[in-house]
Amino acid sequence: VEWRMVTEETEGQVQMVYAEEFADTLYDLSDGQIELDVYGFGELGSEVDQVEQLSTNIIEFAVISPGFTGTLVPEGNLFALQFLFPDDLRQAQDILNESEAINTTLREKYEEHSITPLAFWTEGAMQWTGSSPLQTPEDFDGFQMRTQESPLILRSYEAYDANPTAMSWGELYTGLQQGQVEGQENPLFFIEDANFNEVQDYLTISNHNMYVTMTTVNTEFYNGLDDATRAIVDEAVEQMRDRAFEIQEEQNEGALERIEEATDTPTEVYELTEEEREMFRELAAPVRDFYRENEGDDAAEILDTLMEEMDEMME
Ligand code: 6CS
Repeated sequence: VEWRMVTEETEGQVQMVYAEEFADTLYDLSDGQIELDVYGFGELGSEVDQVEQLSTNIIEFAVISPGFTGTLVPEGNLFALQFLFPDDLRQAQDILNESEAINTTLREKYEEHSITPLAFWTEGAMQWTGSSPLQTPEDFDGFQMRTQESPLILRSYEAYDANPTAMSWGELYTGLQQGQVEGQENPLFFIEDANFNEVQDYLTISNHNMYVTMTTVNTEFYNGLDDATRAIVDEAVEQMRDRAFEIQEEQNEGALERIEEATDTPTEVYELTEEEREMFRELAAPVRDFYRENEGDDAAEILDTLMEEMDEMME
């Protein structure tokens, strides 16, 4: 059989490396019976178009970031909450792997829209870039921040009095260059690979959130597979869990140095102190209540259960 998978990134970036290895794993596990063709970002439309294609089974598999399903599955806005997960990425990934709130309750919310998330995984800690320094909440006052589509990501920046705008990343380089937006958030590998540092003078190591994405499959397609084939898909997802973490580690590792070495387009790097992070953390905390109250019937249960699970896992 021949199936298709689309990602939100381009050749060589984390999601593409993941998807290509996932395709190889499926091929090997099925003794060559399953061929998965991988499509990169831009080949089939915008990130939001891809969500639509997956949920209508135009395409069988996709890497989808919850930042693009904010209006479709409001509970998925969970991952917009800053300073929620532990700073230690390995610990945070273990929570993504094991949490029932995420892998059962939240998964079911996605399945109502024919999207089955088989794995939730991080692409690294997110950092801020700006055309002006971003060190204190005051620096965000009126700041034109680019975010993904999720209303709660926008709201999280409004909590700092910023003026956020949602935009596809396909338009972001030009948007930053022309001053349509002044800053953005992403993991270091992506900032470097998409060359955002060329058009941004300041980079803040903020670690305010981790980037979360999902390996997804169309629900009806997945449920319609025979047991043996579905078991192969599940096994490939399991085998890729640790690889996903390694791929992001490899790519994020050297990125800061490469940004600092690009002296023809200098970017000043500043690392927030714990005290500075605390000021942001305090302003971000009330957004959790907004999530509980406004992001769907099961939002409160998902967040409360997740917080209990995190407490237990970190004991
Ligand atoms: O900022 C974005 O929208 C993009 N960032 C990453 C790390 N992957 C794809 C996504 O669309």
